Amino acid sequence: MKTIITFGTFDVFHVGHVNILERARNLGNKLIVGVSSDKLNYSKKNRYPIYSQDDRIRIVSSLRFVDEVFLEESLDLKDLYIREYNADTLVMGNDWVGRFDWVKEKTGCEVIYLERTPAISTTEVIEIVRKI
Ligand code: C2G
Repeated sequence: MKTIITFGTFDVFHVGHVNILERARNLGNKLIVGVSSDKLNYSKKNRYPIYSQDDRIRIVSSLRFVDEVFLEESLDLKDLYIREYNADTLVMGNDWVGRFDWVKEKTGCEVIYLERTPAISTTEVIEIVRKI
């Protein structure tokens, strides 16, 4: 049994999100997803997400390749979440390369950065809609 864990805001859910979650799930037998809280997103980006954390959790939970979802309240509690869920591998998109290497040293959990899907992002979608 191999448990994979990943994290994200998953605001204005798009195909890049589907791709990384599906690929993460294919690396093991179980996928746990930490969905960033509204507050955490505000502290990172200085704005609240378009969709509330409850709705984002509901969307991510509905995917067939996601087994369990919880609320991520801090970027730096990854070691705690990993221990809580007994995760073997942490998957993040390659926009985070290097940022969570400390997790491997602290918990022994493998850390893998997967390539992002090109040409789509929440910021871009918001910009396009804003111009319509
Ligand atoms: N992603 C991707 N391809 C895209 C857009 C996003 O593979 N075109 C990936 C990101 O790399 C990330 C995941 O989808 O691994 C979620 O992306 P975001 O919702 O933008 O998450 P982020 O704000 O990076 O939050 O603890 C870390 C944070 O919770 C990550």
